[in-house]
Amino acid sequence: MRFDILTLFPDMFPGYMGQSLLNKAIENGIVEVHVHNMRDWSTDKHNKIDDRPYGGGPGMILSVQPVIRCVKAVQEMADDPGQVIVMTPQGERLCQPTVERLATNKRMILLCGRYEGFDQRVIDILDPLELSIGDYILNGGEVAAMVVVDSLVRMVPGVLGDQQSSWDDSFSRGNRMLEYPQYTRPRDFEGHEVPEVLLSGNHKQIEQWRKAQSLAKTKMRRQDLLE
Ligand code: 6GU
Repeated sequence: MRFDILTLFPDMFPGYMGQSLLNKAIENGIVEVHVHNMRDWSTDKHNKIDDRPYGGGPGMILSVQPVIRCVKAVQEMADDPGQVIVMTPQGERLCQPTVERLATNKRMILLCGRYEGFDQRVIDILDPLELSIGDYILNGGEVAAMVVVDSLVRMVPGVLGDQQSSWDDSFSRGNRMLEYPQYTRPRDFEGHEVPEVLLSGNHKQIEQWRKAQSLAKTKMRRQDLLE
């Protein structure tokens, strides 16, 4: 799986990419992440990539010309032009079924907006998938793009130690329940004890207890998942 991330803040990514699971997947050649600075594709002598909105209003708009130039150049860097994704709070909200659908792509090109967003013609020309990660406003699409990469790489075979676990998680197709509480040693921490049933060795009882805990937590916190 290959990601190309188009941003005005490329330095936000190496820290995240250098850690744990993703770092290992990159080192093993299972995942590739290439970060590109859209400013490098400006034809303006001051490397300008934004301008004031027609019709007035606050903020600056990312210009169509450098953004399209950048996307076309990046698409040329591999055979598969890839699924183009624009990160925007106006997009479809990311959920686990969408993660699982996107995980079938071999290549994705993620555009991160800043300022007041992209010139509408960027969207009209590229016909991208527009994605949001939730109903709140971030300062830009960079953190949201990391969320997309993070959720997708877990679906790539060989990235997780135990492949099964990515599909067993809450919100996967087969599971619309929150997870039950887990414990490890010690049995007693300053009077806070591990539930007796988990120490019983009775696997049937443990399974029943876990199911009941999942259901109770889901009912209390996320009734919407049960409907
Ligand atoms: Cl993708 N971008 C921004 N700027 N804010 C967001 C978002 C994206 N998703 C949720 N909030």
